[in-house]
Amino acid sequence: MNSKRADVAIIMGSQSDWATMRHAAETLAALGVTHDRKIVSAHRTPDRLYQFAKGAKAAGYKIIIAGAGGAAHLPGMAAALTPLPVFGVPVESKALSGQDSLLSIVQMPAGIPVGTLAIGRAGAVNAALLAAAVLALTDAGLAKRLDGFRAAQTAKVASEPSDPQ
Ligand code: RP5
Repeated sequence: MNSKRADVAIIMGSQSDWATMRHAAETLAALGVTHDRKIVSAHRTPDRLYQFAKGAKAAGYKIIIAGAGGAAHLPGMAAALTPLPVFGVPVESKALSGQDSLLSIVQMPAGIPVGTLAIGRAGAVNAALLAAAVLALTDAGLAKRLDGFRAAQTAKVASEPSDPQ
């Protein structure tokens, strides 16, 4: 979803992160939360990162979801450059299965917070749900849709396991 004044910006360090970060986009879309998606690399496009993060609040964004893998400095650097809340998603890396990404994102120094989620798809989905929950504090319609999401999720859980077909 692309709109002029989206509530959430999903940024990621590389095209290769999209396979993970699209789950955040899909979750936001399912809840009717407007969002933009951008490739912004802390290492390969540092000027783009600076410009994006410095202008993010003025652009109308309320929350940033940032995904990166390996030496995952994107969420922390974005948080250093904007007053907006930043949720970090550690992308599963090939070499260290995302443990490097997780530790790079979670170990922020006191004073510059990044809300760090789980490695991979679960983290991307939950970053979107967390963003939606924050926005729902001042959006009754979204709060209702989030309640519906949870109720539908609960209804899908069988009471007994079934054998594979
Ligand atoms: C990070 O390096 C990106 O976030 C990505 O997860 C990782 C690898 O990037 P590519 O080499 O696949 O572009 O900056």
